[in-house]
Amino acid sequence: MKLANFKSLLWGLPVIVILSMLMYGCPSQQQLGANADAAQKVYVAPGEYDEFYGFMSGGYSGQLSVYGIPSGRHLYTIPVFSQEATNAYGYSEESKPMLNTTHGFVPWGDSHHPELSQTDGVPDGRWIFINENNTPRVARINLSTFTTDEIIEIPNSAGNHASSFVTPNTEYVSAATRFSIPMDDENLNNEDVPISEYSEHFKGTLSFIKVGDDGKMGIDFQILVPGFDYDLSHAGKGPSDGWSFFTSYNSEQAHTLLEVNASKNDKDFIAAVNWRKAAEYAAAGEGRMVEGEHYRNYVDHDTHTAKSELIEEVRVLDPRELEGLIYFLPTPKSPHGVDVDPSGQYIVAGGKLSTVIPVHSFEKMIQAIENEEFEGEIDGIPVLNYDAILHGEVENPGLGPLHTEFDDRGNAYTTAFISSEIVKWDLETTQVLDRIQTYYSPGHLMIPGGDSQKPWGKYLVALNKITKDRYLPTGPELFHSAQLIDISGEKMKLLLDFPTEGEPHYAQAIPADLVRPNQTQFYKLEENNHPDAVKGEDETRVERDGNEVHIYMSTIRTHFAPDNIEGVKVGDKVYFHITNLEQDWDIPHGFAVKGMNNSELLIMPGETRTIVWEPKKVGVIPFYCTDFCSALHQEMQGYIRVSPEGSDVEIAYGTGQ
Ligand SMILES: [Cu+2]
Repeated sequence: MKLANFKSLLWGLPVIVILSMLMYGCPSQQQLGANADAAQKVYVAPGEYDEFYGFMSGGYSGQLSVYGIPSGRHLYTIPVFSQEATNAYGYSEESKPMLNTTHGFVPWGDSHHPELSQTDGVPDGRWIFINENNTPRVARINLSTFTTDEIIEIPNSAGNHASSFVTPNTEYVSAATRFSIPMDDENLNNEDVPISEYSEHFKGTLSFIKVGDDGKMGIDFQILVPGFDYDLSHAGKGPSDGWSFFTSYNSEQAHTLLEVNASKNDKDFIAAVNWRKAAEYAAAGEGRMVEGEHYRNYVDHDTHTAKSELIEEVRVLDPRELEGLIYFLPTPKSPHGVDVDPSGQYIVAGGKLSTVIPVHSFEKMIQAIENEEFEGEIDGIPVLNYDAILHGEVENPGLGPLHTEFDDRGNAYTTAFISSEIVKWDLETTQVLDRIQTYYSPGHLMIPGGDSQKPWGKYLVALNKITKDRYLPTGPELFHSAQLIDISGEKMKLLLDFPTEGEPHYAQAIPADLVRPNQTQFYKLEENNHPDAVKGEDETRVERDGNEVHIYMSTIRTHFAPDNIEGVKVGDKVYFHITNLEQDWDIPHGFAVKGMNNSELLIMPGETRTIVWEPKKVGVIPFYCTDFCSALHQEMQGYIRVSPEGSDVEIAYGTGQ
């Protein structure tokens, strides 16, 4: 082709685009949007309830957001890993211990993957777990109160991405180090070594957190693995129950510019862990205990107060010493998501640089292990033969396949990040059946129950990373977006867009009927064993103890007792211990002091919360209720007098004089 012709072709391209736009118009509402009956399908009339609770991770907000599905209405945000001024989570004395770590108090976290507890492979509505990706932790949230009940830190780990995924009877929550780090041979302590010595010193760990019947979490064991990056996980089910699968990338063991250097190998690995066998090894005292300080923070329900315990050791299993723990399944190419279908037969990987979606067969995997069809071994872990374990490859799955969920009719749905679409395909034949555009760049997707043994396969939610041109703009930062898609028919249909908080990574949903009847409406005052509680106004008082002043205060519609307090001095440390005496649903009271270097308090009925104030200025300072509690809410206020340091004003208090 002559250069001139080539140039004219180049110039011609935009002309063709413009011409076709003139002919066909800009993308119509029809193309960008939903079908005509979509509004009816997502409309939840005033006073009616959504069919599902949807739980979406808040990503860098550190929290977990709750949405109604199909309406897309934001119902609530549960504080988990970040301080939340709305209700003093991480600010009040009772909740601060929840954010304790071996690095001290960490006020922020990066929440990623929520996962509902399961019984017999079906979400049961007891708890939802969520991981923290930055300072490795896993939280358990109680779905009767929608509050965080427990957070456990994970030692010998750096970053915690491949969690929190539960086994079919919530025996374990699995986790894995996202970043491998140098570990000494003796105690796996992080070492001061040159980063260039990555391949000699760096290792990873996979962690299994045992969950008791009461929800109590404890790290049962960790498995030492090669120094790759461990990305996502899912538990086996049905025939594959007893196994968990973890994706890894960077089998190249690169330590710089991973976008190039970790993209060289044609295949990385899924680590298939026989957790039942590992649990037997652990119970028999195999492996070894190593140093591994980590905090377990939990709410003592008797006192409504969080407590921290430091655990000093952890059991580590080494695949070089213990046979049959773990196998590597070669998987193209830089796999991200790994998802096990409801039958438990198929293990689907999303190779983000792969042109196909590999589907491994669990049955073939077991056969290959029995027949020792190994391609090699890495650090004591046999590498299985790819062809021996493959059920099939999905051709033309879209560009950048990441995550797959399933309906209850044998179909799989995979997000394609680069080509911005969801691709529906048949699990048995691996044939593509349908595809739908998303707007834009979906990461995870979620079908209620879609990673369990019982998908409620009616809706699919695409969790999109980019929202350009979908909503009224909000400056440089555009919120992330969910798209609700009807998957009840043969063709997928877009129903609704709704913006989400932070960056929702993964999500879960459960029929509302499995959660709503169990809601706690208020805390019983007679069961409140908080040491600083008052059970009635006659118990309210103010006491000085050196430079500490303890104010035992009550709230009830619509006054504080006491509401006039004197004798506090600059330099004092003032503890407001406030008990909400209400015994009725949805009557919280709030509490805020002018200039307090802390948050407000929000106190649920029957609860006691404490907040600390260090007054720095002389004067009479107002405080008030922040939660509109009755017609006379505005009158719910008081004063605290602050005298100079060394003044002889005595402690005095009262209400109603
Ligand atoms: Cu009030």
